[in-house]
Amino acid sequence: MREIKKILIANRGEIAVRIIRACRDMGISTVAVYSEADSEALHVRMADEAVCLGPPPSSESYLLGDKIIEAALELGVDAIHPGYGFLSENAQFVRDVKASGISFIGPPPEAMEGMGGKISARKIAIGAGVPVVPGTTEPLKSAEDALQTAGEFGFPVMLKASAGGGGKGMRFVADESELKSAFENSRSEAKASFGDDAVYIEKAILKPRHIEIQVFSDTHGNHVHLGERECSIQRRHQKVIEESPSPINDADLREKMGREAVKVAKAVDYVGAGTVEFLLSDVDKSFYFLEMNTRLQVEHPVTELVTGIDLVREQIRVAEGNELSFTQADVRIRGHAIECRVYAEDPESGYMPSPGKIHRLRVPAGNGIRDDGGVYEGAEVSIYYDPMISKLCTYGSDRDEAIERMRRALKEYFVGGIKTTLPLFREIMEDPEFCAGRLDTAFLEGFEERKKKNTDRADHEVLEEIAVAAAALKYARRQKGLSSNSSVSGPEYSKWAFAARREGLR
Ligand code: MV4
Repeated sequence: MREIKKILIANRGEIAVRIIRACRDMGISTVAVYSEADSEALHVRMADEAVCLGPPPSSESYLLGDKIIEAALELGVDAIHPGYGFLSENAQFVRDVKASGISFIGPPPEAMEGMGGKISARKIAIGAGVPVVPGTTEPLKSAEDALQTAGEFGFPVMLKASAGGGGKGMRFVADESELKSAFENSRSEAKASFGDDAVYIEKAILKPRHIEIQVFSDTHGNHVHLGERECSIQRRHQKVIEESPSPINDADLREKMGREAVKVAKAVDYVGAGTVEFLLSDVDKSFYFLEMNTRLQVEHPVTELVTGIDLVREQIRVAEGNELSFTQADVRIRGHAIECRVYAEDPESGYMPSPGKIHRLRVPAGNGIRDDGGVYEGAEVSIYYDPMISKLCTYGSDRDEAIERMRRALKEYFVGGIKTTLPLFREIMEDPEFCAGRLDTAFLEGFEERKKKNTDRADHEVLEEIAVAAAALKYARRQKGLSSNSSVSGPEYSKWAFAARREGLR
């Protein structure tokens, strides 16, 4: 047991702010770190102390583990919270932090390493008796090996890089003819991206839902789950909207998935907050372990809203050596929460980043609304980092109420000076498929298509109006014996338009 009085947050943006707030709640003092691009950032302003790490690129600032540990030692911090991204899943960093006598707020390095590679994670899950997607547990040796293995499982298959993330090295292979080149491509992409060319095969699950279970463990061997998050709405493997509970999960499926997730956590002697990802088949509700994320996730607030548990506070308590403040029986899922990730990107031009100064900012508030932001009016969105500016969450007694509140919040939200993804969310909240909870990993493509169809129909209607107007004008001129460039007055035009329509003229 070791009381934590001072925490260094090895991160930036909204998650640094989120962690500073939890520290404030707990009476813990805070140290921010920042790059030269972030000297005016919100997290720096909010922390009790702040240390500059170096130039803007992450590799020269937020990824400098040694420099961060040095600052932590100098300022006498008890623990380091890594947030998500950057050093949060770097086992060597965890070892270095611990070796310096500082606590790391996160899992042991062995758990990180076990779950770090997809092949290793699959082996652990299989060993724990958890269902995994049918496939191999060794890297493919050659294209011939791939062909033979794919034949055993049956097409379509997925090729995946063991070191992969963000869909890198992943290939969908519909049939035999595509396999050889897909294998070569996957392998060279994996090598180039991760310096590791290990690629394996899984049977492809068609239009799966992406559902993840929040787990929590302490150093006393207690492991619990906090229900699921539905994360099927993604764009190029970046989550866009998340919610809890999933619109299709019932208490029975939640218990089943939760039990499997807890088995995975136990198998790696997990400590702290973690997430076990599953693919769920819509066809028969079968589900398969995909991977485990050994960090606090971006979308953790939706779980906080439906469970009433402060996950960051709990992380800190666990790092102090306390037992979990709740048991599995205490966990109740109540109501419904939705999160929209608001990005400084332009949905109108292929989601290009839209950095710059935020000239005006009005953040929504009121009943059932929570906005976790990392910016303020007058702040700059930098080109150097992830351009997420806030996570807008709403809570309601059921999904419909959470959607209604999200519509209200999105109407209130105003960001001036840069482009954001707010207009996209305003449209999705009106989409009949979204509102019906019919979600899968192909949702956004379907949404774009529905939108295009609607636009096409609108265009068609506009063209028809123009055709009728032109015909009316021609008819009017002919009837009145006027020249082809003479104009017709408004009221008179209506009359002729009516007549032209009646006579079926175009
Ligand atoms: C799959 C799959 C279908 N079958 N694996 C994408 C990211 C990576 N974490 C796992 N991914 C997938 N793995 C099998 N065997 C479909 C996807 C997938 C996906 C998964 C979750 C959310 C969005 C997705 C979009 C496309 C593909």
